[in-house]
Parts: sequence; C-alpha cells; structure tokens
Amino acid sequence: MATAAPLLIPLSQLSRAVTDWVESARALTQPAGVRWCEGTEEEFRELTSRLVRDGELVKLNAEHFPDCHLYRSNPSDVARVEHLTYICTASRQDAGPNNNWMDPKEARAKMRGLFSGCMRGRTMYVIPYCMGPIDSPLSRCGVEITDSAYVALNMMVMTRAGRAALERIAGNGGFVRGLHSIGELDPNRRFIMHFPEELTIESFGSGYGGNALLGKKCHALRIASWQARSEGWLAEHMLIVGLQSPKGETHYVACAFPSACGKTNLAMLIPPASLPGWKVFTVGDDIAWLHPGPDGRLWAINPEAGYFGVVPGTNPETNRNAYEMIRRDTLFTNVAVTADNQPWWEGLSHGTPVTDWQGRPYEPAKGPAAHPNSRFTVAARRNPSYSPHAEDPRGVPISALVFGGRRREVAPLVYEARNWQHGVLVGASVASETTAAAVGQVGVVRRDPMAMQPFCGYNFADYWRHWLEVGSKLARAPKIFHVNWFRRDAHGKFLWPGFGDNLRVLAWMLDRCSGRADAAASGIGLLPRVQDLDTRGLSLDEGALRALLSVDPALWRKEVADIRTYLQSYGSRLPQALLAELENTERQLG
Ligand code: SAT
Ligand code: MN
Repeated sequence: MATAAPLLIPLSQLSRAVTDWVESARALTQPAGVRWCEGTEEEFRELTSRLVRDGELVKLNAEHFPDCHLYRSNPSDVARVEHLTYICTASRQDAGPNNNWMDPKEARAKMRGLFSGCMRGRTMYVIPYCMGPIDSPLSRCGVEITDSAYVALNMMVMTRAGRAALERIAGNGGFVRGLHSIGELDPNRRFIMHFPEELTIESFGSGYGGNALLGKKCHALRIASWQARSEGWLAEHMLIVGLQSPKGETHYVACAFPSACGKTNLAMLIPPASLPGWKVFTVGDDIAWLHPGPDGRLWAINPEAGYFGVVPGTNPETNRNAYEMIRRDTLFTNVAVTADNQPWWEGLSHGTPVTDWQGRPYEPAKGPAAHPNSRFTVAARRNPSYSPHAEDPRGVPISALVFGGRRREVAPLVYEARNWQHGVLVGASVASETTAAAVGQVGVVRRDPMAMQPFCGYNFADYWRHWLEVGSKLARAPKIFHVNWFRRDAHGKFLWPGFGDNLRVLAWMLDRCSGRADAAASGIGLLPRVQDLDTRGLSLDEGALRALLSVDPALWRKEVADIRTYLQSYGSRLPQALLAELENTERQLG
C-alpha cells in the first residue's frame, strides 16, 4: 500500500517570530500576494519558467548551455553601491570612519517612507535561509523578504534556502531580518541600510548582487562581523581552499582579496602540468567564517552554497573548473549573447557577440559586449573541485591566512608576517586598485584592510583589536602571508603569470607551515629566495622573479608613512600594538 505523503506544516506557521515579522512587512509594503520559499528544485524550475514566460529571463542555447538563463539588470544597477551603504548604530563611533553612518531612527524613518506600499501589484517572496551547513553549530540563519523573483532565485542557489532553514530558525529562534525591494530602481532612491544592533538589513532600490542578495555581503559579512565580535569568531571576505601535496598531506588556506581580484579562480585553481601530484579542493570562493576550535586551531566554514562569480576572463586556460561548471544550470547576469543564443563574454576564445549586455546590437565602439562586472550564479556542488569537506559541520582547519591586493608596484609576490600581531598589521595595511565590482572609478589604489573595507560592519579599530584578541587565544594560530599577483614591470606588463602558477607560492607557504622551507628576513617580513620557490616548468622573463621578490626600502618607507597616517585616522580606538608593529617594520627597513 502506498503511504500518503506526510502533511507538511505550512511554512507560514513554523515560526511565530518569522510570521509576525512577515506580517508587519506585508502590512507596510502591501504586496498583491505572499509566497514562502520551500527551497525545492521544482519550485526553482517553476519560478524560472515563469520568468522566461514573462520576458524577465532569457533561456540560453539548450544544446550547449542546458538549463542556463540570462538576466539583464537595469543599466544603472550593475554593481555594489558603497556610497549608498550605511551602518546604523546608536553610536556613530561604533560604525567607525570606515563606514557611512546614519542615526538608526532617521534611517528607519527614511526606509519606512520608501517601503510604504512599494510592493503593490507585486509578489512578496519570503526566503528563509541558512548560512553554512544546515547541521553546523557554526552556521547562522536569516530570512529575506524581497519583491524580486530574480533575487529569490539567486538566494535559492547562494544559500541553503527554504524549509530546512526555517525549521532551524523555529528550533533555536535567532535570525537576521532582511527586507528588500527593488523599488523603482532609481539610483536617487537607493539605500542599503544595516542595523547590526537589531540584526536587521533594509535594502531599497537595487536588484543587483551584494546590494540585494542580502545573505551575502549584508548578512554574511557586515552583520556577521558584528555578531562574530561579540561571540569570539571572525567573519571574513576570504576564499577557502584545500591543497593536497604530492605526499598526500592536505592543508587548508583562507585568502582575503578585494572583489574581482581572483578569489574564485584561486579557490578552483588547476595545478600546472609541471607540478604533478597536487590536488585542489574548493571549500568557498568569497566568504569564510573562522572559529577558534577546542584544539587551538582556527576552523572555517563557507557560509554560502553557491558562487556569484565574475564572468569575463573565465576560459579553459584561466579557470577550467569554472568554465566547465557554468555550462549548465547557471544563471548569467549581464553577459552578451551570440547569434545562436549562447552566452558570450570578453576572454572567450570563440564565438561572436551579436547582442551586448544591455540587449542592444553589439557595437565595439559602445564598450565591452559583456559588462565587466557580469556574473554567473551557480550551485557550489556543481564545481568539479568541490571539497568533500565543504559540508562538514565542524568546518576545515586553517593552516595559513593570506591577504592580498591588486598593486602594480611596492608589494612583492609574497611575504610572511613575523607573527600573528604583525600579520594583523599586514592585513590592516592592505591596499588595492579598485575594480568594477563597485560603482566608482576603477584602478585607483585605496586601503582595503583585510579586503573588508566595504564589508566590515563596525569600526575597523575595534575589528583589528578583535583580530588581535582572537589570535592571542589560539594555541596553534595559522601563519599569515601577503601576496600580490598583480605586480607589473616598467612597461606595465604583469610580471607573474598568476592562475595555476599561484600554486608555486601556496606550496612555499605550506612548506613554511610545516617547517620545511627557508625564507630570508626583510624589513617587511620573510620572503622566499628565488631558489625556495618550485619553478619547474615556469617560463618567466629574465629577472622577473628577482623583481617579484624584491623589496625597495625607499618605496616601503613611503608606504610605512602612508600606513601610519591611515591607521592614525582611527584615533584613540586604534590598538597601539599595530603602531608598535609598524615602528618595528620601520626600524627593520633601516
Ligand atoms: O556584488 S557582490 O558583493 O555580490 C560581489 C562582490 O563585490 O564581491
Ligand atoms: Mn566578494
């Protein structure tokens, strides 16, 4: 006898706290209907088909890109808007000079005005989600309410969304509230507000990426960094990758680079043929939650379940894993298309774009065919190098933390911090050229401490103090390194090939962690000598490696002065230990 399917409790009745909040959001925004997200595949397929029918999504060539779709965002809405992103804490000092601040009362009133009646005639989607493996004590939950079906689809890929998340919330109560509306997509009526003291996010007027997928930067970095400080852990803008050496030892490394600086590529690195025996396993490509473990090590989970990666430049040579992964079940945003409806982007070696990212006939004079910040959204489990430990509720133990930026000069290919405290200074001093991931000028160098400048939900001075405290409690703290894949020669040419060859640098780091590799002391930290790097099969211009591993004391003295000015702008909240480390560096530079 067939057993009847168990009767499921309607989602709207699972958690009183969630239901009450959804009801208040409904009363404020007045949608035509409310739809709770179960998180099933059928639901995802049904929603996608509906959006194709409504003309919001384009179905791509089913033979070459099965189950792939294209979404074109409003041309004024193509990146994060840092100047419209606020941290609203009772005390302005708690948000710090690194954030835009608004008084919470004023911000609430402003947002109430914007949200009032804004969903009339639209569907309100309620998306309960879990950041991190559903059964991990390190995971945290949230609920996003949105009137964008595109955002709902993205959240279903990027998080563990639906019933299981809501059951977890119903079981232990806490969740981050995220209210989102695309509004009229008017850049003059666009705000991304965070209320960390109330674990609440309110976002209006944008439907793109980090502005709108509230589980990502808003929750997993800005709100989580605040939660992490009070709970004794770290929420970081880091990829997590497992590296198995030819001897069979696996180490995990977490690396912080600014947006659009190659985190996804490094997380899925393909070892060069000349370094046989290495295996690479991706745990995460953007965000790491790092918790001190009972064994004195730092343990990491990736709170996300998918990748929202930069498309241009992805090809079989730069990132074969990503290239394979995005050939099915992928949602593309703002790429171009070919005559036979295949997605196209700059950096692909074949195909011809006929329609640009705005849906216009492609004309080279009008700029690139795909938007430089065009993205793919795809489930992490589709990645051929997805780590078998990515879903481990304990996380993975971290051997090394790596900071990096995009800098044409000054920073060498790699150096190691003298100790944790120096490592925190190295992280706090990161500088990088800006990219298309955020609205604004591209290519200007700015300080981007720990690659968290746009994402730290509180005063950087308090954040660095927290980093120092976490490290002081770790009996087996990871080593800390700094890398720069983007150094150039006098003619502007990149000195380092990057991509798979970055493994040579990571391998040196791991040998340092196990005490097997040498390093030479310099004023700024420890550097490999040319002979310490495995260069088998590497072709580099004459003198390139020497240039990559050189530290110019004159340039660095100027850098130290810049760093000091920057750190001192945090005033009396700045941990003095960082200035002491900086003086130490200055002394050693001579
Ligand atoms: O737009 S996102 O914040 O999701 C991507 C990024 O800037 O890293
Ligand atoms: Mn990012």
